[in-house]
Amino acid sequence: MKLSDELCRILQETRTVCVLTGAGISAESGVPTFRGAEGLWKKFRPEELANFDAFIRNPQLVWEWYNYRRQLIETVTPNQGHIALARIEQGVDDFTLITQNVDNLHRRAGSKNVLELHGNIMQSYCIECGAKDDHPDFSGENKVPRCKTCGGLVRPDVVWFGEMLPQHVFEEAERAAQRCSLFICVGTSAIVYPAASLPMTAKQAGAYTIEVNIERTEQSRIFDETLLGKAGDILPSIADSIQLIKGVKA
Ligand code: BJW
Ligand code: ZN
Repeated sequence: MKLSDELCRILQETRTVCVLTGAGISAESGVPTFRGAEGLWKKFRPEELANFDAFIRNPQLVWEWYNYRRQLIETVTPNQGHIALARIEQGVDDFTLITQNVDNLHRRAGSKNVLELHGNIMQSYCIECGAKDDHPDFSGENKVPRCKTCGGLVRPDVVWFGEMLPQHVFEEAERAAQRCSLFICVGTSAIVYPAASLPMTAKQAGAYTIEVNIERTEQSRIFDETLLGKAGDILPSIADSIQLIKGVKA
């Protein structure tokens, strides 16, 4: 993909890069996104399953959704988009990867400085005593795992609607967005807050902001450039440019 002259110039100068990713970056690995017909699991909208009330009403259904996704994620591998972001990290002095994804594919691709805003699907904890339980036992009543310490319900360690994001993680994400000179927003519909506020945070602090998505989003107008296409096609071009300029060996 041919990058604009302006973006090439920015890539030559930039030392500080911040990236925000969403479900779209994992789509090419075979992980479904949340929204759009393809993204729906058994016709449920994410808002109907990803909230605490839904979990209390029907923990079996919500765990069924998470177990379907956990099993899928274990069978997939990082794609060219994930790998390109890990290469960009090697080519700049200060790099922060903020992800809304819970699938761990960035770390598996080699990214180091990763901030998980919405948790991690492979971890879980008891809603009563808070004990961590990363190997929940689904053999009990209704296939819903119970805490080995207190018998409370065990839930996935992810952030649902109406819940606060881990405060220190979001604060670090905001600081990264404020200090970067290039902000790249990849594969997110950018409608879920507070993650969706980060592009504006970066822009107001003076960063050059680009969006990589297969289609325009509600936030496209705030970016300096929207690069339309698959993350796995576009991000390698950006990584190549940075590595060429900085002389990093591929
Ligand atoms: C490609 C591609 C390819 C495809 N290449 N691109 C009214 C106004 C403003 C805010 C609110 C409001 N009412 C409520 C709120 C707050 C709420 C919110 O934002 N709601 C909006 C929906 C309106 N937010 C919250 O509740 C958050 N907490 C909070 O605000 O705390 C304060 C508070 C506390 C108490 C009371 C009130 C406030 C928490 C949000 C948690 C979101 N959790 C989820 C589930 C995580 C766990 C799990 O994975 O199961 O996070 S929901 C789901 O959405 C998940 C995602 O991380 C998140 C974002 O989705 P994402 O990643 O953008 O995916 P998609 O599917 O939407 O988009 C994919 C994109 O990829 C598309 O654009 C494609 O085109 C593109 N694409 N292939 C490039 N190959
Ligand atoms: Zn417990």
